[in-house]
Amino acid sequence: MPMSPGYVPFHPNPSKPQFTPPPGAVDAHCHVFGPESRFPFAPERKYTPCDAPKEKLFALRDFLGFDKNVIVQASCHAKDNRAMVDALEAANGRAKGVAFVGEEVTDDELKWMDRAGVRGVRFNFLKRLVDFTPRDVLQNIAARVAKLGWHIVVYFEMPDLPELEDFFTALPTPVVVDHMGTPDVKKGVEHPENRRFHRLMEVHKNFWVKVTCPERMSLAGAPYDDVVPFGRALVERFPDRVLWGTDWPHPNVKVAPDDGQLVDYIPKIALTAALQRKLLLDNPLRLYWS
Ligand code: 0GY
Repeated sequence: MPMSPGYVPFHPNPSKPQFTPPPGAVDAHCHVFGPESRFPFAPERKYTPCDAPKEKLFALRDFLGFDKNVIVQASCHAKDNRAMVDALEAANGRAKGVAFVGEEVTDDELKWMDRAGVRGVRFNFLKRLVDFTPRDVLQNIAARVAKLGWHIVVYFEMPDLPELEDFFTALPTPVVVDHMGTPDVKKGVEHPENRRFHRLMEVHKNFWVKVTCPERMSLAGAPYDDVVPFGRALVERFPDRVLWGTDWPHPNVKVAPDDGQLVDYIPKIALTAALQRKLLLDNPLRLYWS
């Protein structure tokens, strides 16, 4: 299957970062795609990417100085979690997963994923990526995965937060917000939309946030300095509930980011060794490996 028109493959040879992550560091948001010959993309997908198999992910992990991955099921594979689970099983305990499931998922399938290292499900609210799922269906899934001790990752666009907030705060699990809640960088950190998100994090201690994807939000482009104040504010206000990840292989970006440059963004948002350790080690280990 050819890639979607305009689809940009991942960077072919990222630079070696200057920043050295602490030993044991976790890339807590990345994906695997295919290989399509073994794990075909889902018929209901909204885009067709290039193959981005586990071997390439693990080689990038080692090259960037990381030890572990959290592999998030990508929407191009929809509810067929086999490629993600296959990667977890090949990782020798060095990867955990986040699945995408429907209400038809069986208890045996959930147990299979749990054994492989899945620790959460993702609720994706982006219309360009997935079809709508009714709230009661999501609530039923949440109740079932809560029993396994899993959490829920939510991916939404910040202008939709007011409408989603009551649903999110009623979830019976930890809730992990993707990509800083996708703030609009040109509005600034103090914009009411972003302040509302900070307030949500402040009030609800079961909320976590990924300080990921500056490349998706930046107006200036690499090295993403215009996004730094957003990431830094979250790391400093919520040091024990932030996670970082590459987002490799970067689905649906306009320009393939250099993953080495993304790693060099970390010390700009986490200024001290203590904050870096929480972001890259203590927090993801607590959420995914304990
Ligand atoms: C991301 C972002 C995107 C895609 C997906 O599941 C996905 O297809 O997550 C996106 O296009 O914004 O988190 O990697």
